[in-house]
Amino acid sequence: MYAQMVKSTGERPKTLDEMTPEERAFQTRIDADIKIEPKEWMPEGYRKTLIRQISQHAHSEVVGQLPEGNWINRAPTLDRKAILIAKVQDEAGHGLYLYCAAETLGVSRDELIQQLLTGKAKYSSIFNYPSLTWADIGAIGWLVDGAAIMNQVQLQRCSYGPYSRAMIRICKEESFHQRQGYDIMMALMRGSPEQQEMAQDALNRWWWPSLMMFGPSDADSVHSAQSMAWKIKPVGNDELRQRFVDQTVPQAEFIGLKVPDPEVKWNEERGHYDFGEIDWEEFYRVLKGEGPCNRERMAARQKAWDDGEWFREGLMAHSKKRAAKKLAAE
Ligand code: BYC
Repeated sequence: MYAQMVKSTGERPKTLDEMTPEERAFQTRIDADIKIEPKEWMPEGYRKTLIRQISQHAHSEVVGQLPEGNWINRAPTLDRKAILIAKVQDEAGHGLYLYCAAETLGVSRDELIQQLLTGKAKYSSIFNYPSLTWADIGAIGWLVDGAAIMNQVQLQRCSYGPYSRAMIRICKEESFHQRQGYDIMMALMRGSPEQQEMAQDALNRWWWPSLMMFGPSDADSVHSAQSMAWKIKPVGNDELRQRFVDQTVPQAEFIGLKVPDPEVKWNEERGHYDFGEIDWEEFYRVLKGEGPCNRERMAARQKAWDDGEWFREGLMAHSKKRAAKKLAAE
């Protein structure tokens, strides 16, 4: 089983001998790559882990609209603006599919949103960094969506049916997002020295936070061992981060950019790029709410929730009226 490959700090997954007959039957299905569907029996921990991960993923998609939304009004051409609007709308759509996938596990969207607004649920650390220049829009598409696809491609194989199916569509859209980001970086690198400098500066600021998107290293990850045993997460954090570095360093070099890590070097023996140590203190600071934009992001989500109150109330009143009319007609 995968779980034996990764040791994490959370509870050790049970061995088959330690499981109840129901749990053993469940694990046997997981090991045989049979998808688990909403109404089927599942261990409570499996359900909770999925709700946590899928809802945090949904929150990330929704909060993730904010750094790019900031540049819609300032996109340099009409084409770039149209592309960026489409991309930001896609992120909203991803959030919605994912909230729906989480709802199949018996939790309401309102509850999930309250968990975000009260700080109980996390969203990806990356969205707590500011988008300062147009080059940041290139860097977000190329690096942030690039890291997201690296993670989400393997999530298409997740053992929970609704999550894995949501990932198939999301991955197709993320590929377009990654290409448009790289295209912005290519255009800047073909431009003036100032534009090239802007692109390099964006890479310098987004590189390390992008590596942090994959989460703590396997040894410090709380959930990896159990999540991998349940195939909620088919691949571990460190392996995905390495795949991302291996894919991205040559892309940077191809357009004349330099990754801001003096330790990045091809290692012939390992068949991978070596890279330097991540500043984990910064990662945990951002998770605690002390990143550059945490407060701003949460204030924006709180405002969206408050501004939507009249609409939610109207929707509920309309649905109650319809139900009453239907009842009267019966
Ligand atoms: N940021 O035990 P671990 C997008 C938390 S958006 C914040 O390894 P796990 C896009 C983790 O939640 C796509 N928190 O956890 C949108 C846990 O805390 P809790 C974003 C992080 O779950 C707009 C604790 O640290 N992608 O593409 O096994 C524009 C211990 O970690 C982070 C997803 O959401 C982090 N970076 O593995 C552009 C992918 N890392 O929950 C683009 C879905 C870790 O116990 N999620 N934590 O309080 C996953 O694949 C997994 O949840 C993770 C973490 C790999 C992120």
